[in-house]
Amino acid sequence: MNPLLHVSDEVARTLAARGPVVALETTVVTHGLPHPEGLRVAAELEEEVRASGATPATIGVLDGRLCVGLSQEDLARLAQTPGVPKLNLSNLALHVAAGGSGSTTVAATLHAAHAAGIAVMATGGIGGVHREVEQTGDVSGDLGALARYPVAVVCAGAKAVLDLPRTLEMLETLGVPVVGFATDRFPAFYRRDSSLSLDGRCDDVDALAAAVRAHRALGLGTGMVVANPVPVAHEMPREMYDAALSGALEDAARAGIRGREVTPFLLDRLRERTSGGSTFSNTALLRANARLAGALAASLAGQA
Ligand code: PSU
Ligand code: MN
Repeated sequence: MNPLLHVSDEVARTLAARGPVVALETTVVTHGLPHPEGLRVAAELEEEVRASGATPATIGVLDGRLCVGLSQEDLARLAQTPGVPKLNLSNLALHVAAGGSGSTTVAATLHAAHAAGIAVMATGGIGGVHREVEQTGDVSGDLGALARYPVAVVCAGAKAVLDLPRTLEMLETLGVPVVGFATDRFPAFYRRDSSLSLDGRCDDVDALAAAVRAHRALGLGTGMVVANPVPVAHEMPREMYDAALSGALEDAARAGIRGREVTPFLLDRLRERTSGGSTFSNTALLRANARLAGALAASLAGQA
């Protein structure tokens, strides 16, 4: 096994017994939610995975080690490190080589999960094609990683701040299936329905597991997006969503934000413009995704 990869005893034991494991990312903990909210939510996500009968493997980089299965103390250290970097596939090796610490995006989490032998991960929303991509060229490394690693990612769609039609087009181009869980429409993160249609729909966990198994058995080699809409009771009201989103995008344009800073900046502006309403929806959808991912992993392991 990769000597730079450190798999916790609990995760290693579960994997050796072919038991269900769900990978969880840490950028949402350090950059996606305000401190200490992120830390609390990270613990809740692990609980949701366990409630579904699977073992959580929270992934991040600590002191130059790519860790699969961080303890609460490790996570607290990561969350409390000021200016902790957000690591994707393009800056992961540099920080590991320097003995640094950082949180992993969906892309870097997919890499570590696959290297450890984990087939399911949960997150809030994947990265994708940014609006104004013609000017900035900004396409999240999450899409390239989804094309590379055969891991099913349970999410509430792509982040709301993105160009959702282009993101879906790009996923199709890359050969990454997008399956709606009990929906025919691509969710819009804080909202249940972006009005964009999906090709695939599964109405229960066993049907979802069958789709994942078929995708793997065909040897397609790509990942898979499982789109799970935010629970109805936690959906953001439409007027609040529309106003906050356009306001946040204007803020980013005015401040000239670029690159890796774009996503955290926009999420921060959304939080302010919705008086915390975005965090309410974000936490609920993260929990729902962790729970569904746990159930999917359990079904795949034949234990559901
Ligand atoms: N979704 C959220 N909050 C986040 C992210 C996603 O609700 O913080 C993070 C994820 O880790 C995702 C990353 O992989 O943002 C994508 O960043 P970028 O667009 O820079 O690739
Ligand atoms: Mn980007």
